Amino acid sequence: MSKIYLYFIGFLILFTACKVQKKEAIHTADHKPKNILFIAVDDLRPELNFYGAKHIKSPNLDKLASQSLVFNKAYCNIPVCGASRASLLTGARPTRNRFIDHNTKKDEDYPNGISLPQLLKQNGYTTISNGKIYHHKNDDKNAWNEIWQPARRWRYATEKGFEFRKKQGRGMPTENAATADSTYLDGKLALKVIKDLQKLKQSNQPFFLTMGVVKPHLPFNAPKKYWDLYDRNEIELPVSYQQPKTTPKAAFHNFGELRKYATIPKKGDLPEDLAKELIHGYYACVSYVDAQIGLVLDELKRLELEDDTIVILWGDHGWNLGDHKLWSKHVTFETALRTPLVIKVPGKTKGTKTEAITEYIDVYPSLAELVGLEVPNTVEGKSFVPIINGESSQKDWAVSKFKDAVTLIKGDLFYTEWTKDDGIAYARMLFDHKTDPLELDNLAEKPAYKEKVKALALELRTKWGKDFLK
Ligand SMILES: [Ca+2]
Repeated sequence: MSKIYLYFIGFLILFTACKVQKKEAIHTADHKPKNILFIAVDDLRPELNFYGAKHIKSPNLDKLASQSLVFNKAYCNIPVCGASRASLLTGARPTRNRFIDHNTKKDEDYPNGISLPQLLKQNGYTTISNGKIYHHKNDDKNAWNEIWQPARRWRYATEKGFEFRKKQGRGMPTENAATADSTYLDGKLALKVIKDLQKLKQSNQPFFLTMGVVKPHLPFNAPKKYWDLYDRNEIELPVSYQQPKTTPKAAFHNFGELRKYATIPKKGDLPEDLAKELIHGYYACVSYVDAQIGLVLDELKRLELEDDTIVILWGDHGWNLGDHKLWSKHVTFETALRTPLVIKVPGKTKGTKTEAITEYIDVYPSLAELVGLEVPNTVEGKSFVPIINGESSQKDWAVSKFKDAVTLIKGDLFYTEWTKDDGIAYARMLFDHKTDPLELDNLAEKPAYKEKVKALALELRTKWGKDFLK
C-alpha cells in the first residue's frame, strides 16, 4: 500500500515538474513567443490614405501599413459593434440567434467559446483590455488580467458639450474644441497603453495588449487642430448619394443611431451643410485617432519592443458616410461590411497588399498560429498565415450578416438575401463589383441572372455555417 502511495507521490512530482518546465519554456526570454499589440478602432471605414483615399491625413496608420500586410478585401462578419467584436474575439460566425446587435455579450451568446484573450492567458500571456474591446466592459472578464476604460465624461471636452449631453439624448453630433489630445477618451487611452508598454517591457511574460479606440464613432468630437487639417469647402457628398428603386427597401434604414443626436432631423435627408459637417467631423476623428495610435507605436519602438511584437489593427465594421444616402452601419452594402485590416509581423511583412478575401473570424486562428498555439475547436475561422508567408489564398469568399440579411461575398459578387427563421428568402440583392462598385444596380431580379442567383443562394447555404438556422 505504502509503495503505491510512494509511486503516486513520485508521479505527482514528475507531473508537476513537467508542467512547470512547459510553463518555463513559454516564459523564458530566449523562447518567449511574440507579444501582440491589438488595436481595435470603432467605426473606422477603409477610407484611408493607404487604401487610396489620398485626402485622408493618417501618417501613423500609413507608416504601420507600409510595414504590414494590408488586406484590401477584409470583411466583418456582422456590421455592428458588440456582435462584430464578440464574433472576432471568439472566431465564430454569427447565426440567426447568435451575435445579433450592438448589445451582444460573448458570455451570453457563446459561453463555451474559448476567446482569443482566454486562450492566450491560459498559455502564459498577460492580457489587458484597454478601452472598447468587447462592447461590455465586464464581458468575458476571466480572459483578462486587467480591464480598463477611461471615464466616459470625456466623450465631450467642453462644458457646454457635456451639459448638452446630459440634457438632450446623445448630445451634439460633433464637437470642435481647442483642447489637448489627452482631454478626450482616446488621448487618455493612448497614455494608459504607453504606461502598460513600459511596465510590460520589464516582464518576462509575453503580452496581449489591447487598445480599443472609440473614435471615429459618433459623436464626431476631436481637437480643433484635426478639424483644421480639412477644408469644408472641398468636401463633397459621395457619388452614391442615392437610393435606387431597384434595391429592396429592406436594404436601407432610417439611420436611427445618428438621429438620436441633437440637431439631426428626425426623418428625411440631412441638409447638405449638416451632411458635410458630419463628413468633416469624421475625417477629423480619423486623424485624431491616427495621432493617438502613433504615440503608442512610437513608444513600442522607443522601448525596442518592435521586433518582438505583432501589431494588428482592425476597424469593427465599415460606415456609411452618406453612401446610399445612409449614415452609420447596420446594412449589408459593402460600405458597412468592408473594413480596414493590417497586420505587422516582425521580419515577415513589408507593406504588401493582398486581394485575398478575408473574414474577421479568420483573425483569431491567424494570431494563434503566429504564436504557436493550437486553435480550439470552438473557432470557425481559417488562418491567413499562408498569405503572410507569401502563399496564394485558397479562399475567395466571405459571409456577413445583419439581422435578417445574409451576404455571400464571392469574388466580385455581393449577394444578399433576407430570410426569417425558415431560411426562405423574402428579398434579394446582387451586385457585381467589376461593373458596379458603388452598388447602384441590383441584378437579383433580372431574368438574365436567374440561374446565377439560384447558384449563389445554394452556395450561401453551404457557407453560412452548420449552426446558422439553429
Ligand atoms: Ca463600431
